[in-house]
Amino acid sequence: MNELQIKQAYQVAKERYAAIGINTDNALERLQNIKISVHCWQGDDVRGFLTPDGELTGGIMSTGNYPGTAKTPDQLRQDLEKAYSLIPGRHKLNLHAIYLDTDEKVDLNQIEPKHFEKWVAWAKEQGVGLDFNPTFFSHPMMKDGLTLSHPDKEVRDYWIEHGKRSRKIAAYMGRELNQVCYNNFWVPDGYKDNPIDRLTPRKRLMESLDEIFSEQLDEACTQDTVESKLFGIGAEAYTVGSHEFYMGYGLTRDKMILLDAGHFHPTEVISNKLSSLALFGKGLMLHVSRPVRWDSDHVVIMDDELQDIAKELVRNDLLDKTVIGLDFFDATINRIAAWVIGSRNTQKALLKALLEPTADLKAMENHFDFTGRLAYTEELKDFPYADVWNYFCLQNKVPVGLDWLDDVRQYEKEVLSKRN
Ligand code: RNT
Ligand code: ZN
Repeated sequence: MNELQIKQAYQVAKERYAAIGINTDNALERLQNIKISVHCWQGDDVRGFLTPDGELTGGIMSTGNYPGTAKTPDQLRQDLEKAYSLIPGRHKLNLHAIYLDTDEKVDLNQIEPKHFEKWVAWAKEQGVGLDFNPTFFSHPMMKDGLTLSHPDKEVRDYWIEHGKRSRKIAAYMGRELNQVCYNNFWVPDGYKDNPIDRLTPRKRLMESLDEIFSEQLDEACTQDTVESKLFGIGAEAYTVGSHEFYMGYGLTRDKMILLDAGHFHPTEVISNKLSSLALFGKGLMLHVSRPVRWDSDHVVIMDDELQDIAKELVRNDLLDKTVIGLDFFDATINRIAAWVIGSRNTQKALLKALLEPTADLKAMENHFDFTGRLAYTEELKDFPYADVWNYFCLQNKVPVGLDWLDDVRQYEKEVLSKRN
C-alpha cells in the first residue's frame, strides 16, 4: 500500500468507527502513550554476558539455534535498535542482571550501577526507559535447583546480596532516566518430584525476600514486582514461588504483582485475574507471553487471550496502573522478527480494545441487554482495525504491513549472518 492508499483506507475506517461512536484519532493518541517493556533476552536466548558462553545451566531453558544471536552488549544494542525502528512508538527495555556491560570480572553478588552505565547512556541516547530483573538462574550458586529458598544460609545469603544490589541498580536507572524502573523478582526454585515439606521452603523464600526489600528506596525511581510460576522444567512438581505465595506476599508487602501469561494451568488465563488484582494490589506488571505446553516462551500471537488481556486493561481503565512487559524467547526464528511480531501484536491488541464502544457495551450489560452485547462484540470483530493500525505505523514512520520483514531480512543478510 502506498501512502495515499493508507490514508484513504484510514478515512473510510474512521467513518465506520464514528458510526458506532468511536473516535479513531483519540484511540491512536492513547495507543501512542502506551509503553511496552521490551525484554532484552529474546536477543540472545537468555544467555547474557556474565560468562563468555552465557550458558543456561538451570532454572530456565530456551530451545533452538537460529543463527545470528547477539554475543556482546554492542551487538544486542544494535539488534534492539533495529527492532525498535520497526515498532511504532517509544518504549522501554527490560534488562536482566546478567546483561551487565563491563570489562571487569564481577559476580552477581558484586554488581553495581557502574556495570550498567553503558546501558543507561544508550537508553538516554535512544529515548527508551529501562526496567530491570535480578537473575536467579544459570549460575553455580543455584544449588539443588534452589536459590533464595535453599536450606543452606550461605546459598541464600549469596542471592540476597544479589537481590539487594539489583534494587540499587534499578534505582540508579530510574533516577538517571527520570522514570520508574520496575525491578522484577522471579525465582525458579522448585522440586522435580513431590515434596514432603511444601511450607518451609516458602517460609525461607518469604524471609529472604523480606531481607532483600528491607531497605526503602525512592519509589519515583524504582518499584519492585514479584512474579509467580506454576512449574518449570526440572521443577515439575512444586514451585516455591507460586501464585498464592506472591499474591499474599505482594498484598502484605505492598509490592506490585507480576502476572506472566504462561505461568498458570493450561486452561487458566491471566485476563480474568486483572480485575480482581486491580481491586486490591498496588499495581500490576504483565509478562505478555504465549504458553505452549511447558512454558511461556513462544512469540505472542493475536490469539484470544492476548485480545482479552488488552480488553481487560482498556475496559477497566487499568492502563495507567499496569506495566506491560513482554516475555518470550524463541531461538528457532530470527530474533528481531520475534521482537517485532510480539511487540506489534501486543500494540495491535491494545488498539483493537481501544476501538471498542466500551461505555455503550457496559450500558447494554447493565440493562441486561445481552442480545445487544453479543451482537455488537461479534460484529466488532469484522471492523477495519487494520486500516487504523496501518495509519498509526505511517504516522510513526515505521513500515506498514509486512514491509518490516524486508528490513529484517536485509539486516540478517548484512549483519546477523556475519556473526559466528
Ligand atoms: C521464567 C519467567 C521469567 C523469565 C525472565 C527471563 O519462567 O517467566 O520472567 O522469563 O526472567
Ligand atoms: Zn516471565
